[in-house]
Formats: sequence, C-alpha cells, structure tokens
Amino acid sequence: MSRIALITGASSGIGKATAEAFAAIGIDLILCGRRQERLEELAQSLGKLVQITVLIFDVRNYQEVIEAINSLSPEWKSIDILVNNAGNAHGLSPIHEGDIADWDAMIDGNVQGLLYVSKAVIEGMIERGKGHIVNLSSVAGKQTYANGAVYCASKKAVEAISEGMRLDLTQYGIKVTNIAPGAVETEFSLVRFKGDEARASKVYEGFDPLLAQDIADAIVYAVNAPARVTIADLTIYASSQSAPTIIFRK
Ligand code: 8X3
Repeated sequence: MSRIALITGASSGIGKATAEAFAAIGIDLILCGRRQERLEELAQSLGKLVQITVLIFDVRNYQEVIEAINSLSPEWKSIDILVNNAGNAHGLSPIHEGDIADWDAMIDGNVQGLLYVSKAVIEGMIERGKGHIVNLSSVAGKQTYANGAVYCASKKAVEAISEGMRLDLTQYGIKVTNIAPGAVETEFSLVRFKGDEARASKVYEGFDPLLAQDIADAIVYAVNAPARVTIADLTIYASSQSAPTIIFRK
C-alpha cells in the first residue's frame, strides 16, 4: 500500500516540485491550494504515476480547511505525510511603514494556516500511531533581517511550532521535520513585491539561486529516512548565500 501525502500550496514553487518528486517515488497525493485550474493541470500530469485528489481551500479559513479534509473518503483521510508548504511574504518594508493587510496575510497564512491544516490532519495520525509532518520555514526563521520583521516573525513562529509539534507528537509515532530554505527562485519575490517583475527578478540576479526541486529533494530525503531516523531540521542556502541577505553576486 503506497503512502499518501497532503501538500498545501501545491500549485507552484516548492509545493509543486514536492508533488512531482513524491509522484516519482510512488506517493499518492492530495494536492491543496486555491488555484483550481493549476492544480487540476498538475493532477492530470501526475495522475499517470500515482493516485491524486485535489482539494480547493484557503488555509486561512478554518471552516474551509475542516470541510475540505472532512470531504475526503476514509482511504484518502489516512494521510501519512503532511507538507505544510503554503505561505508567502507580502511586502518588504520597515516596521513603521508596514501595511496591516500584508501583516495579516503573513500571520494568517504562514502561522494560522499551518496550524489549521495541521489540526485537521494530526488527529488521524495520532489514531493511526504514525505520520510525518514537514513544515516549510525559512532562513528568515533563523535570522531576522531589516524590513522583514513580520515575515521573519511568522517563520520564527513556524520554527517554534515545529519544535512544539515534535515535543508533543513524538510519543504518537509522528515525525516532524522543519525545513528552512534560503533564496529559492519561485513566485516568492513576485508575490512579495506584488507583481513587480523587475524588482522580483533582481533578487535572483548574479548568482545561482536554489531551485524548488532542490528543496523537494531534501523533503524526499526526510520522508524516505528509515523509521528510526527523524530529520528534525534542515537549513538550505544557495551556495553563494551565507545569510538571508548576504549573497555573493557576480
Ligand atoms: C525566503 C527566504 O531570505 O527571502 O523565505 O526570507 S528569504
């Protein structure tokens, strides 16, 4: 019987790359997100390799989360791996110039959303006495940088939640892995800079940024580790990067 993984934010970036990497090793997928068309497209292409189901919901809305998870059949509810990938940065500005809507989006999406989905999935993992939760943090959760206080705070919260989950859930046979990527070239900067392509592409200029696939590879490593092994924490930088905002560019 193959494993089942639920991936949030599966329509693009690290979530999509993880779906592709999981499909390649035979893990059945529950693809979650808000962009139905993209998810259906991904489901169609990966459906040649594994069983797929698609759930459309916003992680920030607890009711939507619960209804979506409850709509799964008993077989699909038996989730082995939860990848809490959904999350974004919104804006990059000094704290006194921060936009309240940006703050809400980051705290609600990156922190509350992760908690809501986890709550909906953990119960079943405890009943089955097994499971693996992979939380996507960031190097921003390790080190705060100027103009990023709220995004960094949201990712520090993810770090704390990963630690807390591990403390509370290890006794039930549930592994918790926290992954902190550095500069990954995805839609991340485009979202942060509200569609400003010129500004977003500058972030990845003059060096080789990480690819979403690099992070997916690390996630595969964590979920394929032997039963006796928990990969607790991985921090992954681009090889030209030594801290969140220190990048050696050509
Ligand atoms: C993304 C990495 O350094 O832009 O989480 O915050 S960083």
